[in-house]
Amino acid sequence: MLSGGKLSVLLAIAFSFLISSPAVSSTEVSHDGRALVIDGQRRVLFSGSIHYPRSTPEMWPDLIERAKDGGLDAVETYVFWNAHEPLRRQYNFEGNLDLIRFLKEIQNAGLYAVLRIGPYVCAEWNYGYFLQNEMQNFTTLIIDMLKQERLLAPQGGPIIITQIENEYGNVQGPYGVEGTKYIQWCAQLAESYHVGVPWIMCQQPDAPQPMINTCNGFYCDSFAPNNSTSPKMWTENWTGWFKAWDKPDPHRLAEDLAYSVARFFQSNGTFQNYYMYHGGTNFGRTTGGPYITTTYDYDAPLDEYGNIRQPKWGHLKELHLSIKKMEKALTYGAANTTELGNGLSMMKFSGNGVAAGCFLTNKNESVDTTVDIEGTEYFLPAWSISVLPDCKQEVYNTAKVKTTFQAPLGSEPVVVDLLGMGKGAAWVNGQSIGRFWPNYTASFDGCHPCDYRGPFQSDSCQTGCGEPAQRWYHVPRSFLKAGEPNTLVLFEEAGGDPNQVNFQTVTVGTMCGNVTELSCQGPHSITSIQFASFGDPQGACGSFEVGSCDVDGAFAIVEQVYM
Ligand SMILES: *[C@@H]1O[C@H](CO)[C@@H](O)[C@H](O)[C@H]1NC(C)=O
Ligand SMILES: *[C@@H]1O[C@H](CO)[C@@H](O)[C@H](O)[C@H]1NC(C)=O
Ligand SMILES: *[C@@H]1O[C@H](CO)[C@@H](O)[C@H](O)[C@H]1NC(C)=O
Ligand SMILES: *[C@@H]1O[C@H](CO)[C@@H](O)[C@H](O)[C@H]1NC(C)=O
Ligand SMILES: *[C@@H]1O[C@H](CO)[C@@H](O)[C@H](O)[C@H]1NC(C)=O
Ligand SMILES: *[C@@H]1O[C@H](CO)[C@@H](O)[C@H](O)[C@H]1NC(C)=O
Ligand SMILES: *[C@@H]1O[C@H](CO)[C@@H](O)[C@H](O)[C@H]1NC(C)=O
Ligand SMILES: *[C@@H]1O[C@H](CO)[C@@H](O)[C@H](O)[C@H]1NC(C)=O
Ligand SMILES: CC(=O)N[C@H]1CO[C@H](CO)[C@@H](O)[C@@H]1O
Repeated sequence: MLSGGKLSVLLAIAFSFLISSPAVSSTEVSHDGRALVIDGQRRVLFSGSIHYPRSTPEMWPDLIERAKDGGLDAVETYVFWNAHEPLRRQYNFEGNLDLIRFLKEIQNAGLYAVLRIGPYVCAEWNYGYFLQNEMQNFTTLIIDMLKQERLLAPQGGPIIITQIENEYGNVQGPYGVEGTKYIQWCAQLAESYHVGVPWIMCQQPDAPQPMINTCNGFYCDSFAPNNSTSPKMWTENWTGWFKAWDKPDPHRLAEDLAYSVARFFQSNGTFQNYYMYHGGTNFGRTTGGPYITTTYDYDAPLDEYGNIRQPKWGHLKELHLSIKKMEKALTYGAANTTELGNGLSMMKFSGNGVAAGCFLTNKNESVDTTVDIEGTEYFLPAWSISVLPDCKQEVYNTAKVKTTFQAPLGSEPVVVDLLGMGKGAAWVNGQSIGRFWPNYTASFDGCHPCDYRGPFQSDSCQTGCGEPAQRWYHVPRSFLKAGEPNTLVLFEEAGGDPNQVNFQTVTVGTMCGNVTELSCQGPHSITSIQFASFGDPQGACGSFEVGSCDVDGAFAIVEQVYM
């Protein structure tokens, strides 16, 4: 224990030195079969996707800071080729396409960057296509820019991982031997750049060495890389799901997301990336198929506007802290599973001179259990994992959600309510805020009470059946001018009525008040009634108690009216 403590202090010093003097320090990144190795140490790393074109440069520092506060080590993004090269050899790296500025913001926050150059992206983005010779030209341009700005880890920059191609394995089959040749060509191209950090290929089971093949999915615990010298890495853990014009609003519950992450680390995983950590907005005509809305909120830990989404953000933060406590055990210890029957198991990482760390897993989808380990009883809800960094005390369980609502930081985000409009596109002061289609309502079926237990599907947890798929549209603060008139231009294709259009600010949280005063603003609705009483309830907001002249059924009446 003591030596472990000393080690982490030393690492912290080395790390802050790195941030404060990026020009003189360089970070060595390699890997072995267990983990990424950074400056000689195997690491457990949490990363999250934030796509720079889906927010604004003014929003980036806050988004990245909230990702860091949420316990992430790295921010991941794709490089959006068709946005950067809209016409052959005519490039755009301005505004929210300023990739270099985005990477420098990540560096300023003291985080690592994972850059999926592709340049093919899927990402529900309009036009991600490519031609092989053009791909080489663009990829070379990007690598040259990174090197010139000294953004690669060996140069003192934040980038610790680079990706070539993207999910090509999903479409490779029909191309037969040509597909295999293409992937080999991609690997050779990547290697020829000598970037000095590991290359990954996701969803590419035949990735040629030294490319590391990685997993994308809702769960990746049963994934194994195709070579024993590659660590087990998860590049896309889907935190929610994208929204479509004709579908209800999909959600992924925090308990199940945390369970999938814990399950990945308890089965030898050491690098994990949330797709998305912040989804954002598809400005302009960037929203792609299948039938994707302008909002790319994704039910991510940071919502479309950059607010912290609770309880997801806080629940994951606690998970990251608890797993980090056993980083040494997970990367240097040997794994030993003990099956306890009925879907219960204990995974212990120990030996090699590191303090032991444990996970207790209940894979059973419906039965909660209490298990006795060496005289201590642990309560394990169905479909949950407990983290025991010292193999004795449970510091976290994926199904036990605490972390209270926090008021959003900073000034409130702005949305425009386009109910009444049909279908078209909108601009604020000349800046596109995307396409709109509030007249399109989601299907009426598919909404039912959500249950985190059991394998998650993209339609497991949906809201908003029968309602407009998207009514509120994000207007970043930086698009607005303070103290002067702002112009909204609406291009309407289906004869909508602009009379009801209005701008609102967005806040999230719990509110208390007399029944006649309660109403929600913006894209928020009352989702639950926690307390209601008639007469003179005692206490304060958040801790009210029934007073002396309450009537039976007050709660039920209020619930009936509002829910
Ligand atoms: C891309 O192709 C152009 C010719 O069309 C060439 O001038 C340029 O050097 C190439 N760029 C890179 C980075 O290979
Ligand atoms: C990994 O992929 C390479 C390249 O296709 C292949 O030669 C190798 O056999 C694969 N390894 C495993 C363990 O599947
Ligand atoms: C695994 O990777 C090592 C190192 O790159 C290589 O020497 C070996 O041939 C690979 N094994 C397989 C089965 O692909
Ligand atoms: C984890 O690694 C150990 C070897 O340390 C191996 O026995 C075990 O099967 C692995 N578990 C999974 C789920 O890959
Ligand atoms: C694994 O754990 C079991 C149960 O605690 C123990 O009996 C066994 O000796 C352990 N195996 C190893 C290789 O440490
Ligand atoms: C869950 O527990 C129940 C009751 O003990 C058992 O019947 C069922 O098979 C278990 N399911 C799994 C997936 O282990
Ligand atoms: C909305 O859709 C309905 C049904 O398709 C149609 O009758 C109506 O005209 C549309 N309204 C607008 C504003 O587009
Ligand atoms: C409800 O109204 C009463 C009477 O105006 C006031 O004293 C009380 O503070 C209000 N309660 C809340 C929670 O706003
Ligand atoms: C690559 C991968 O793991 N995909 C999985 C994503 O999650 C869905 C739903 O659980 C699975 O069906 C996929 O196999």
